[in-house]
Amino acid sequence: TEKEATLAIIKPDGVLGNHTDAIKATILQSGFKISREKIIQLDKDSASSFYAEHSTKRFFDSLVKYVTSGPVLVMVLEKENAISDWRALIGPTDGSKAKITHPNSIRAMCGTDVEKNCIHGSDSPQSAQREISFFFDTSTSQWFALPLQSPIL
Ligand code: DAT
Ligand code: MG
Repeated sequence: TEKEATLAIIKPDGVLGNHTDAIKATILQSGFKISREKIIQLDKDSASSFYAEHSTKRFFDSLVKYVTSGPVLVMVLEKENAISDWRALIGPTDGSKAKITHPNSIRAMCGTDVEKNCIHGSDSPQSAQREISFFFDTSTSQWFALPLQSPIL
């Protein structure tokens, strides 16, 4: 089986709530390698572009406000079956429901509700490819083997 790469984002409530260390420990304990990472502040245009698939939803403006409300930690995670395994580890979208139905998930640990759910994961190979190249230079074929782009926290 081939290694896969997926995109993870610790959203502003996760970063500002000091959940970064616990989330990264869970990521590593679950067998993922963190191959790229950076902390950035999204602006309205970049957040709108990242979440373009949701642009017609009622919650879109609120979502953009939330993800631009503070710094985010963006990471590329690698392992076999990374995309679906990462989705399973973060748990369901609604952080308040995750606490009941998926108590060991990351959204149960640090999510608040259906909007403020503290973490992102790509939902398919297509979105993983789009989202990784949205944040990182993937122009070299061996991009996944490059060292960390920047030291973090
Ligand atoms: P996920 O992040 O689990 O892939 P999604 O792609 O359906 O969920 O939505 C993207 C983000 O938008 C989600 O993480 C939080 C926000 N969101 C989704 N549904 C929402 C809703 N009903 N009300 C408010 N925010 C919502
Ligand atoms: Mg999604």
